[in-house]
Amino acid sequence: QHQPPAAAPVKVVTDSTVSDIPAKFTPPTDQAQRDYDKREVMIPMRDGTKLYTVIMVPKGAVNAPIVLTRTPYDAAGRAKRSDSTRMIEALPLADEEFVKAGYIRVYQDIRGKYGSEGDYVVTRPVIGPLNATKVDHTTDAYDTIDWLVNKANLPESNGRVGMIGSSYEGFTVVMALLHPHPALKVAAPESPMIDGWMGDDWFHYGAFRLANIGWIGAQTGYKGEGKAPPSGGYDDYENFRYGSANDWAKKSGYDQLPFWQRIVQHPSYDYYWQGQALDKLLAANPSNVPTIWEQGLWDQEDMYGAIHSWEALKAQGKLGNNFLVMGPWRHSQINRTGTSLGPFQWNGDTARQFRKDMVLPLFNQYLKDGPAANLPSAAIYNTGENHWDRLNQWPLACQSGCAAPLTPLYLAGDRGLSFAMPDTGQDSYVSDPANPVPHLSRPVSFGDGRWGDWLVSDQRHVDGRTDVVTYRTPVLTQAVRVSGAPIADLFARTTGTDGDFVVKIIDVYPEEDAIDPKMGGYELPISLDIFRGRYRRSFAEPSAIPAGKVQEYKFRLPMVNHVFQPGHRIMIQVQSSLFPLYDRNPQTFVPNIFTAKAGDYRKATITLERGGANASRVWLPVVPTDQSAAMAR
Ligand code: PG9
Repeated sequence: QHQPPAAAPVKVVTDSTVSDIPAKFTPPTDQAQRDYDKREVMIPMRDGTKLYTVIMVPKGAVNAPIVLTRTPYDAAGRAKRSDSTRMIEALPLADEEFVKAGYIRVYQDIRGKYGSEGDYVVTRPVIGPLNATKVDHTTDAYDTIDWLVNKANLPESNGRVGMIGSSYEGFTVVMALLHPHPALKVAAPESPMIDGWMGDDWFHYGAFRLANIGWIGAQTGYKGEGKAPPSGGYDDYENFRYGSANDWAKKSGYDQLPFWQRIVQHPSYDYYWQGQALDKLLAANPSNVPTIWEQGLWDQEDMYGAIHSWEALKAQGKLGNNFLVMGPWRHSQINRTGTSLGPFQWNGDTARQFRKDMVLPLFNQYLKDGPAANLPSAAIYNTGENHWDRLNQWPLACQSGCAAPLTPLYLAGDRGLSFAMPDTGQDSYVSDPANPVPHLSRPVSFGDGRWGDWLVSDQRHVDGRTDVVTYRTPVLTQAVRVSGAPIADLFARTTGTDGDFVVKIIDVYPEEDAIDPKMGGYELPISLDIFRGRYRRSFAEPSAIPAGKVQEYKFRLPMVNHVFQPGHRIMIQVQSSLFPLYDRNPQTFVPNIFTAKAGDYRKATITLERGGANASRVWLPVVPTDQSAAMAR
């Protein structure tokens, strides 16, 4: 009988103890194909601490200038967008122009973070009363640059360095300017963290920003990449609504973190915050390094620093080498694409325009002997007409010393606004800490992706609330241009002994928009801020508000360069909370709001005064729409 052929013996792998992950796996990389050389070095600082530094050198570079960024956010990661053999792909998008121009690109981990040795201190203050060591970011930048321009270490360089970086990285750029190495020839601090109490990152005029609390957990809980501890459920409005910020922090383990403890110990603008305010340190010690200061007009994190540093240097007569750029950007958008923000479309990629037409020419001028960059004193995006304004003077209107004074826009009866002094009157609302005004429609999670654009979000979501008082002009028949920093100037009484004041200036779009119907009636905030009432007399020494007595609350709002178009309205909204972005004010005066008790949080009735001696108003930097005389060529 026919038999089928015997099957060939199959070798069965039965050894289940063999791991599928080999001890070493090295994907082939074709070093020879790379158009750059990547070097990872440990650069020694004066105290012996070594800092991890990635140096990307274009192949064949000779006499190439260096661009340096010092970061707490992982230098290795920053220098590795992809494993590409092309330097332009391997580096972040924002480096594109530098790579095309043949620069050597350097990223360094600051001390104590990721690959660097040493201790990490959040925005480590300058050596002195707040820093008992012999090192800070001024010395670390100096020592790094000293090493980089030594031909023995980096023979391809021409011995000239520029520094650039946004936010924390911008802070490290500014620190380098306090005692710059002679080889530091140009600098670009982008939305740098300058004053953590006045308006960058941690507080705005004393109101604490809960939105940034997760950063502390992720950044100071771990040396390398960290994750913020869980904050609770999805809706951060619920998570933070009960108790004080410190109650929440204790639940989430933040009380173990030294930086959180320092924040809780320094709720006021005391020596701790004053001593590290970089605009003041710069003014006392201005550098001669040509510097381009960048700030987003809707920067939700560091809205204060660049403009105040530039102003401080201008006051020191340093306008010749300090340039200001304010674009229509959210925080650090400058490193990404700048064609839009929220639903607003700009005239091309404004972020790339900044990198290509402003930063690169300035860096080329000072690092490569390129032609004069021809930057204006201030390049400010006109958000009402959708183009850059290149200006010789900025601001165009201010309290004193500008071409135009500020113009008061008064809160008037029937929830109106008037450029003429209105009749006397009052408007009251009840602010309840148990039901604070949300900064974004609920549910609001800090991680829901809306943080970056929230400053341009449609304010209709709070229009109907009884604790938000909304004033508006009639429909404008002529354009109104505002170019400078508005000042909120409220006269108000409260039944409480503390309280916050939020003022928003809003551009109300026409009811109908045939091209883009969803924009009909849009309420676009062009400038807004919060002020903690206990600091109305002194930022350093808070004082209780006398219940029932009219007090003045006067505070500067973020810069604008905007045109309210005919058919639009100007709107002002006033409210007493902006939550959960800012912690709740208990509305009862307590020594430290971080440790307020549940019973301290009480409802208060706030009354805004209109007209007469106590006329509440917003001082607007109104100027003629045609500013061609102030334009740089
Ligand atoms: N705004 C961030 C930050 C800067 C400085 C201190 C803490 C946070 C940042 O984007 O780096």
